[in-house]
Amino acid sequence: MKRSLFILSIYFIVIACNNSSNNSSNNSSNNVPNEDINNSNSNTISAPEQLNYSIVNIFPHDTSAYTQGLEWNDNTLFEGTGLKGKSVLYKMDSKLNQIGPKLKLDNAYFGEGITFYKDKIYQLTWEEHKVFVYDAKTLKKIEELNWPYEGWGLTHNDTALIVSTGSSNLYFVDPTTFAIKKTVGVFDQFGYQNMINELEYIDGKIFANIYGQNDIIVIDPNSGRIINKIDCSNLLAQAKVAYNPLSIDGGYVLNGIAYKKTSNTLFLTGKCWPVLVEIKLN
Ligand SMILES: [Ca+2]
Repeated sequence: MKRSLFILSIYFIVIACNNSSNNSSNNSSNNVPNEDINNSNSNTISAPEQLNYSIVNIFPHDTSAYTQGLEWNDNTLFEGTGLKGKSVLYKMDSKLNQIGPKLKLDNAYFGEGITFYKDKIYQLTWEEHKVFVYDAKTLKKIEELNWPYEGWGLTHNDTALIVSTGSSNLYFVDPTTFAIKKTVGVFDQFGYQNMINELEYIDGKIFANIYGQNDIIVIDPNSGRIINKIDCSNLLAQAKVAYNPLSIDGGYVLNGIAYKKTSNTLFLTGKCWPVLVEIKLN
């Protein structure tokens, strides 16, 4: 009993510290309270289970692509990239050959996460508080929406778009207005998980990159609990890449998850990585 109380106390202290550091960050636009950890009335939040994978294919990836968003729709892969003056949006076919020209964003915008929803592509911007909506076939801009926080990752379920902002929150928003319908705080046994980045909704779960980390996390979208982790720290070596992109630029981190339904495989890459790796979860 005493041991249980001790573990419970440590757990809430960790949560408190994590919240405190979230709210004291310089990123004032993200200073919104996290939701309470749901169903946390026990001390038995289990550690995420590790998932293993096998590499299915290795494709070349444009090393000028500072990948921020990656998503398949049928046999078309959409990629959105970042950096001011270099942000683009483009399509690839099933063999990952580019289709059509790249759409370049105005130099004032830093492109972020993208998602395909009802024949439209939505693209976040990092600090510009704008969301661009394009016709998915032509990549012609249809409209611009407003978003109050930073924009990092984007995905969707059947009824909502799901946004990450570099905090531990996932925002479920109305696709037509970007009004927030629900906020879920993401956590594991140690507390809230900050720096959630690129997202991918797969069969009722949300896969996510964590900025600067080599683990991909799998989130239960109802509770926010991290239920699985995929250790990708050996991905580049397994893909026979001779160098570590991080040795060129500290920002060249793992970022980019796209699920291809027809093959039940995940396509992973990083910012300016030379490869896009197709994996199958074991
Ligand atoms: Ca994605």
